[in-house]
Amino acid sequence: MSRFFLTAICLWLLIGCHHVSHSENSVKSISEFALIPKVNQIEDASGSLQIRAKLDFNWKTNQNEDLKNRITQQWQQIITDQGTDDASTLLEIIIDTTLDLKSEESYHLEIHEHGITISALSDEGVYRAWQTLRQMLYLKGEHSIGCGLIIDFPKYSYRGAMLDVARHFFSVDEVKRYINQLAFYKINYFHMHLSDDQGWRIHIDRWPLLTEIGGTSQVDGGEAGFYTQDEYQDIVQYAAERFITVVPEIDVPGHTNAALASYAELNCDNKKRDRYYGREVGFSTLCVDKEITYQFVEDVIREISQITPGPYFHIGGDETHATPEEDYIQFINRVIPLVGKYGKKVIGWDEINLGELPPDAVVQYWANTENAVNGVQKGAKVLMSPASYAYLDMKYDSLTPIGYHWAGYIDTQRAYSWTPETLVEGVEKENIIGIEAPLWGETITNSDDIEYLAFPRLLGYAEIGWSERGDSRTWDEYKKDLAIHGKLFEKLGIHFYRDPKVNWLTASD
Ligand code: TNX
Repeated sequence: MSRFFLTAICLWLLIGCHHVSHSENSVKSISEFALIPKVNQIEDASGSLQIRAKLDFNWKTNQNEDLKNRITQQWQQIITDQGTDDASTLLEIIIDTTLDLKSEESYHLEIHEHGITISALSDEGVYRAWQTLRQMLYLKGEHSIGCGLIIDFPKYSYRGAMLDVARHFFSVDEVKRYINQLAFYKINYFHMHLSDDQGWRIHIDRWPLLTEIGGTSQVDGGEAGFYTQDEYQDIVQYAAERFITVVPEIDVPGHTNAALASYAELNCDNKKRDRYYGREVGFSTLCVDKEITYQFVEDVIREISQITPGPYFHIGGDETHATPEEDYIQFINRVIPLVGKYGKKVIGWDEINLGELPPDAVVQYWANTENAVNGVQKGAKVLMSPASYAYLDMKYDSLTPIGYHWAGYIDTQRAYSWTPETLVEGVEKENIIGIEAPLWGETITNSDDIEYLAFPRLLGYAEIGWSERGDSRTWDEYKKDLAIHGKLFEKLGIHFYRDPKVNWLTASD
C-alpha cells in the first residue's frame, strides 16, 4: 500500500517535472538573450522564473531609495500584464564591498526559481546589472525567464559618447533623452562639447557676454541658446542618476570665435569678431600673449569645475591652424596646470601631446596616430575615438541625408569592426582608458537626427568598450542580436537607421 503510494507520488512528480520542462521549451534560457553589450560570462541552469508585474524588493544593505524607485517604475513600464493573482517577483539586491569583483561596475545577476539576485560592490554595479535585466524583460517574449547566472564586468572603464551642442544647440530635454538612451547600453561618460566658433553654450558668471552674445549663434542661424549653470547641473545630476559622468569641454585656443565675438579684449587686435554661422573651422584663436586670456580661461575652468563632480575637464586643443605651434605649446602649458588647480584631470584632443602632460592627462586620439603615440611616450593615457571608425557624424553611406564623410563612410559593420588595443601601433591596452564616440553637430538639429546617426552604431561601440569578447564575436553573430534590438528601438521610440545589412525585427515579431 505504502509502496503504491510512493510510486504514485513519484509518478506525479515525474509528470509534474515533465510538464514543467515541457513548458520550459518555450522559455528563453538566459544564454539565448540578445544582450548588447554582450555579457562576459553566462551559464544556464535548470528551471525558470515567472516574471510578474508586481515587484517584491529585498534590498539587503545600503538601500538606495531613488534607484529602487526607478527600477520599480521601469519594471512596471515593461511588465504591464498584471495577471489574475496577487503574485510578485522577488528582486534581491546585495551590495557587498567584500565581493570578489573587478570593478564598481561589475555585477552578478542570478535568475533562480524564487527570484532574481543582483550582487555588486556598489549602486553602480546594480545599475549596470539592471540594464542587463531590463533588456531581458523587454526581450523575454514569454512570462518566464530561464534560470542561470551572469557574471559581468567592463573591459574598459571609460565608455563615452560626445555630443556637440555648440554647432547646433540642443535643449536640456533633448540632451537628457540621449543620456537616457546611452545608459541603456552601459555608456558611462557623457562628453559635452560646450563651445566652438559657432556658439558658447554655458553661462559663465564672470563673463556673461559669452552666452548673451556667443549663445545666440549656431550653424545656419535659427534659434540657438545656452545652459544656465542650474540647467547644466540638472543635466549632470540626471546623468549621475544613471551612473554617467559628464565631461565638460571648452575648446581652446582655436574654435573660439563665439568667445572672440563676445569680448573684444580676447582678440589680439582688441576688435570683436562677428558671430559665425558657417561650418568651416580653423580660423580663430585666443590671443596667447595677453594675460587677460589666461584670466578668462581660468575663470571658465574654475566656474565649470565647481559644478562638475566628475574627474575630467576637456580643454579641446584641436585644429588650431590659426595659432602658430610655438604659441600653441606656450598656451597649452599654461592652461593644463589650471585644470589641475581646480581638481580635475585634463583631457584634450590628440594635438595636446605637444604640451607638457601630467601623468593623469588623457589624450583623445581622433586622427593623428603620431600624436597618440607621442602622448603615450609622455606617460599620458589615450581615449580612442578614431574618426574613421568611431565618428557618429560620418554618414553610413552616400545616401545618408545628414552627416559628413571626410573620414569615410561608416556603416554599422565598420563601426563594430575594430579593436581599440590593436588599432595604433605603440598604443597598447594598458595605455588606453577606453573609447568614445563623438557626434559633431554641424548637420544635426534635433533628437531624430541624433538618434539616426547614433543608432545602431552606438551599440557596437558600447560592446567594443564593455565586452571582453576578444575576436570571438564576429559581425555575423553580432548582427543577429542587433536585429533583435530593432524591436527595442521601436518600443523605446528611437529613430534609428535601418542599415540594410541587418535583418531588423519589428515590435510585432
Ligand atoms: C573635426 S574631430 C573636428 C570638429 C568637427 C568634426 C566634424 C575634432 C577634434 N575636430 O571640429 O566638428 O571634424 O566631423
